[in-house]
Amino acid sequence: MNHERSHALFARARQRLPGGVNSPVRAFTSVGGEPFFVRRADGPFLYDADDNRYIDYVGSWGPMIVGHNHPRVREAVERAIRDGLSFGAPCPAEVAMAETIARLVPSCEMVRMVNSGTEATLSAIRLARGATGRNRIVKFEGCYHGHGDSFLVKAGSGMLTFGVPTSPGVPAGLSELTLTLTYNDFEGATRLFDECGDDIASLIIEPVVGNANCLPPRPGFLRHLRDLCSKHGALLIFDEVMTGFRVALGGAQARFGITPDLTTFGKIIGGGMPVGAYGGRAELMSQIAPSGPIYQAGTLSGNPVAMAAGLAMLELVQDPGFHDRLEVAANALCDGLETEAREAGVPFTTNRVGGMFGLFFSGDRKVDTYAQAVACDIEAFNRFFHAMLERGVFLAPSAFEAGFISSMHDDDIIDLTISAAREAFKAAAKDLKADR
Ligand code: HOZ
Repeated sequence: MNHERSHALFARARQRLPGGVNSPVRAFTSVGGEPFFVRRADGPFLYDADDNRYIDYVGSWGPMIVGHNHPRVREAVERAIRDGLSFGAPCPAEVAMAETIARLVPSCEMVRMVNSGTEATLSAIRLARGATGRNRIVKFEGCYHGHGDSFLVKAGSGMLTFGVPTSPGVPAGLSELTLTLTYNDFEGATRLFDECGDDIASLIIEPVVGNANCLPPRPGFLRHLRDLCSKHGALLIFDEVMTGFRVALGGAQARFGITPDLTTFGKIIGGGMPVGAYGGRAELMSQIAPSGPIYQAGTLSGNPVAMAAGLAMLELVQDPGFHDRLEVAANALCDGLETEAREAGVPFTTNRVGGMFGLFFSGDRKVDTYAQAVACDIEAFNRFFHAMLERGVFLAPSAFEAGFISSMHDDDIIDLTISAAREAFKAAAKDLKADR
């Protein structure tokens, strides 16, 4: 593949953008090499500046669940922009958006729109602290809730990819208020709540971890957390920025049958535009300004163009059988990859939850803890990533990010991916032998 134009763009980008990018993981730092620059995207494909085509399993890190450039989403945006780009005053589409979210996710009786998942999580935590009068929060090692100060403690995504436990610039006084637990560790959670549960404002969790690869909850784990929070008067926040409208129409809370107190959203609800939201019981949400004293605001929040894109996408995911078809495709992909790896003699396993999946270079039968995820062969993943990229398949450029599938990943696309993997695993097997 020729990457001349991307290479030149990256050289220019590095002069003016830290690391040449506007978000760390996309820089390819952990997998090595240089990122390609995307010129356009359509259906399951990305096309780079050098006209190379890639089957895309990043999907803009989750939002593109109906594929790129879907005509219904694009037309909704085109219609919206004829009437203006931003009003700084209420618009009808934001009412429709709040009503749609409340209908599809019944725990969200009221919703506040914001502009990113990061904004959603940091606002939800402020609400939890304000509503409970407590300061401590609990998160899980490897979970990532955006780059708000309180969350950059043992975080996943780029923090895990680059091996930084916390970030300079986060005041110690603030990070000390963030307690961390091990995902899927029942006893650890019980112990912590026994010790200081009555001081905890909130426990926040990605119900399916998507920022330490993809880790599903063990049966009963989310219920256990729900019970601990209820017992101690702490608010349970599900960060459904990735899982919302993806692992089921009603998100992870519908899939696993657990009702959180607050939920954060992003990605899919913006249809590809920058959007986030948080929601919960009316009694909690009405404590936010202007109906209550807990302050949070945003000039572009509820933006009419973003609302139009998100509403069009939410319309599409309500198609009967949409999520079942997504799950069938994710299973076909992951089963196919496991078969090819086995035949090549490469230790490899996958996780899949609805339209999310994880790839692990591990001999373990199943990986569902942070410790298991970080113990995987990261170098083998990096080699596989590049072998797939050379064959026109784009996986997340980090062993610690989930993969995302869209409704445009049909049988032919999955078959093409598996054929590419057949060769990539053979190459990986040769490397493994050479390493021994
Ligand atoms: N937070 C995203 C990954 N989970 C961002 C990745 C990026 O674009 O760097």
